Amino acid sequence: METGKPGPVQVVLVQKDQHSFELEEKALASILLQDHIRDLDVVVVSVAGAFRKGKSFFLDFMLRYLYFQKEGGRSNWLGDSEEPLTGFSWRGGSDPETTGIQIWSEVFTVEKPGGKKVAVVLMDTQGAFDSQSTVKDCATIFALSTMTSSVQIYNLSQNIQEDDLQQLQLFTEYGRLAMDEIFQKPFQTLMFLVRDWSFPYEYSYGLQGGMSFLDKRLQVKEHQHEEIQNVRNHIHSCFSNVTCFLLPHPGLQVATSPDFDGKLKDIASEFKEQLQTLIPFVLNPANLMEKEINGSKVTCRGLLEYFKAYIKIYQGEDLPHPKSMLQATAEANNLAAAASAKDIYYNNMEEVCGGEKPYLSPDILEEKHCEFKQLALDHFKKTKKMGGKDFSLRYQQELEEEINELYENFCKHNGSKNVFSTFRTPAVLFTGIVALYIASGLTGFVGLEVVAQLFNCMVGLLLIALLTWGYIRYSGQYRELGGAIDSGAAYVLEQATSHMGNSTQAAVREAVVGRPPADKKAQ
Ligand SMILES: Nc1nc2c(ncn2[C@@H]2O[C@H](COP(=O)(O)OP(=O)(O)OP(=O)(O)O)[C@@H](O)[C@H]2O)c(=O)[nH]1
Ligand SMILES: [Mg+2]
Repeated sequence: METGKPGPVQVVLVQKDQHSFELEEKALASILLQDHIRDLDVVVVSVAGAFRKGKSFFLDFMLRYLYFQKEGGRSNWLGDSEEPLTGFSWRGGSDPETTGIQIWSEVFTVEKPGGKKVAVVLMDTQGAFDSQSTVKDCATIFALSTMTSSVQIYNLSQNIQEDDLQQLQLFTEYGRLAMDEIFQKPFQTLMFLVRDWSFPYEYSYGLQGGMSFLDKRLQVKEHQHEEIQNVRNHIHSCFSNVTCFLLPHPGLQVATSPDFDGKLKDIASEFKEQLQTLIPFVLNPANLMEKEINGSKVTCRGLLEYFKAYIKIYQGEDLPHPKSMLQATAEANNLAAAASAKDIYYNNMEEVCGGEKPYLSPDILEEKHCEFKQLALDHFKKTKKMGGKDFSLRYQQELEEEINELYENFCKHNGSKNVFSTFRTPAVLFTGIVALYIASGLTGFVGLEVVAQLFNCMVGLLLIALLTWGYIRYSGQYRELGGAIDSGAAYVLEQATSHMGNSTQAAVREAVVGRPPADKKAQ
């Protein structure tokens, strides 16, 4: 990524032996917090399902389509028939390839029909049911990708089986619980993608056949176990949009040849034909739903907070209780709202007094601080959040504290731009040198040689201090000594000004009120 070439980035790391999960927060942040996309609403397209079933392979075609769109190409997006397929790492063989969760380092910007720009993130996941992972591991990956994506493509082989639906069942419980609180469907699009569909004579390839096949599969029948009936009932109530696509077999070269490297010429034309319908359908701007949680759209920055919150609940020993997922969602909700409110404050203050902006009077700075703080707090308050008012109050207080800290830094930064403060130390030292020099001249003139010598010594010392200060400022070394000289000068200045202030005040008082009372008495 750092070299500038886009590629897959591991965002959730799995320690297969220890069955533990870790979020690669830095890597994820470097993708999601890029300036041009961080504030855009995000669409996350994820592919999940059993291992070795062509998930990464399929995602690479999506990448081809997105790059083709980005470059404004006109010919066929599927590409050259001799071009090997690259992108997310895929390969033949029986051992699993993808581990954890990976996302493509390049976030695509796509314009929706109304002209709104959204950020599209592609997500690849570890295949489920390999020999090294426990059920909990697989469920975790599936849950994490479902909870962070807006389009979940459930990649299945040949058919929709009962155990495939049982996998989904783990999440329908969360869905129901979440709905109890928020009255909304927790997840968005779910697409059953059935690979190697072998019965086109019953249900034709593509979306239409897929939809009628799905209707049949999701029918609730009396003899089914109650649990399975629940899954069926809940799929529709958990996902706002459920579709199914039947994809034909890609040909024996793809499935069995060890030398196959993804060249189009080796792929069955039926498969390519259906890809030409499927991928533009999934990535059609009108179908790309922005990730929503609790009815609010999530930005790229917000997505980072959700990842952080969700990974925490899966780091324990057991499968998390749905209640804790809800809690984590509420937490992430609030954190995301606070982060964007803080950004509002920061950006506005930067405009006024950041970086190269000239010095601003402290009064105006404070005024601006109050104005932008209010703006940020209003933004935080009006963002929809889960967990209730009391819950979000905690985050609001944290936000206020963080804003105050930022303000202190802005004040310091602004103060350092004040020319007078920059030259305060040399000015004090220089004034001291001149005053002592004159004093030594005068005392020498009246014959007080010893005192004159003493003044001369002090002139010498101040001169050394001035030169040392200059060297420290120039070289940036011995900064502590520099700081000591600065605070010495500041102290002298403070004493002098307070003394002068007192005597000026006394003089003013005398002029206005007359002589002090003691004098009056004497009169
Ligand atoms: N039968 C069949 N094989 C496919 C299909 N698409 C890709 N393949 C082959 O399946 C093998 C695995 O492809 P991958 O994309 O690495 O599969 P995956 O699901 O990402 O695998 P893991 O990352 O291990 O979970 C490759 O040899 C592909 O050529 C398909 O639709 N049907
Ligand atoms: Mg893979």
